[in-house]
Amino acid sequence: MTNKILPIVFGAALGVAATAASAATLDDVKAKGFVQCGSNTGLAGFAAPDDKGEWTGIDVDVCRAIAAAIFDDPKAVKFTPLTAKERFTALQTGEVDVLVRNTTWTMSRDTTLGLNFAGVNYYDGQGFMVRKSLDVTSALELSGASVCVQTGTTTELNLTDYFKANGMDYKPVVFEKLEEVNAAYDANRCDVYTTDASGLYSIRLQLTNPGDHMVLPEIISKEPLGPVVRQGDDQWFNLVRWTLFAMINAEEMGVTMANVEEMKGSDNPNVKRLLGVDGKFGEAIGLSNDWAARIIKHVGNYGEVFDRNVGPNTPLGIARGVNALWSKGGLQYAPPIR
Ligand SMILES: N[C@@H](CCC(=O)N[C@@H](CS)C(=O)NCC(=O)O)C(=O)O
Repeated sequence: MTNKILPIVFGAALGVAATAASAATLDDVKAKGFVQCGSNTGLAGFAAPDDKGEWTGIDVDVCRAIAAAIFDDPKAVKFTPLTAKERFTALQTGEVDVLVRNTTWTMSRDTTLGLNFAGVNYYDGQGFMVRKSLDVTSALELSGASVCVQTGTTTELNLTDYFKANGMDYKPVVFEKLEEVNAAYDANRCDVYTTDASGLYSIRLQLTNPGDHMVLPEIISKEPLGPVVRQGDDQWFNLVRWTLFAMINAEEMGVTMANVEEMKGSDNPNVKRLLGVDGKFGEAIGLSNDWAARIIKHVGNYGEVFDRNVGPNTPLGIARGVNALWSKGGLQYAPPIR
């Protein structure tokens, strides 16, 4: 645990971005018996505790999948709720082992914070929500509007770019905490709410009268959201990255929570490698060879995770869209296990 802090302090003293070059996160995680996962403070569909305090969501399931791969137990996870501003420090200092918190992969985050993005578990883009009574149908009609936004996000930056690029003025109304942004918008302290489109659908459900609000058609940015780890621990990076890839590959091969045991008897060489029947792919990432079978048994494949948390039959009702598999016209694509 402490072995992570020291290199960061020295790194900072040397003027280098946070590094934890020799940190063996997997050893620490195995020793303590759980994964400490940095999560959202509460965004339905992505990461939120239910009435019983159980965390669910598409991000939560990445954390559970990592725990399933390591411990054969999707509950061997503890969640640290983090605001946008707090999240990277929590990962850099070793307070969390992995950050899975609707975090956009950008060049500056990837190259200047001592962190690495392990993949994309949800392709998003930024949008705008307004009261229907405002009577606008396009973001291009928002000149002069007051806009509620959360600090420490790409959202804040894209907002500036978009209004500038379109020669429009706006008044930013900025908060650090999600509840504050939501309350301000709900109380009519701003005309517009902007964040990732998925977030808008989630937040709309929590407003006093969800039906009074609409999401405008413009998507103004690319927000590839994915899990983040510290730089300098390649084993842990590989483990997190291949956990996500295993879920995507499982969907492509038709391996599900329900059929995973039966699929271990499949003749398909791809399925055999995925499920650890052939090869030693788990060993290469410090795990047992049935690591992916454990993930699928406890958490499901990518499509199952999507459908359960944010899909058309959930309150969020999000279509697969660009998050469909590459073979179905979407962007979700995992390199092969071989
Ligand atoms: N994807 C963007 C925005 C992420 C973000 O923090 N969005 C807000 C609004 S949906 C949020 O999740 N807030 C929740 C919180 O502070 O816990 C980023 O990485 O900067």
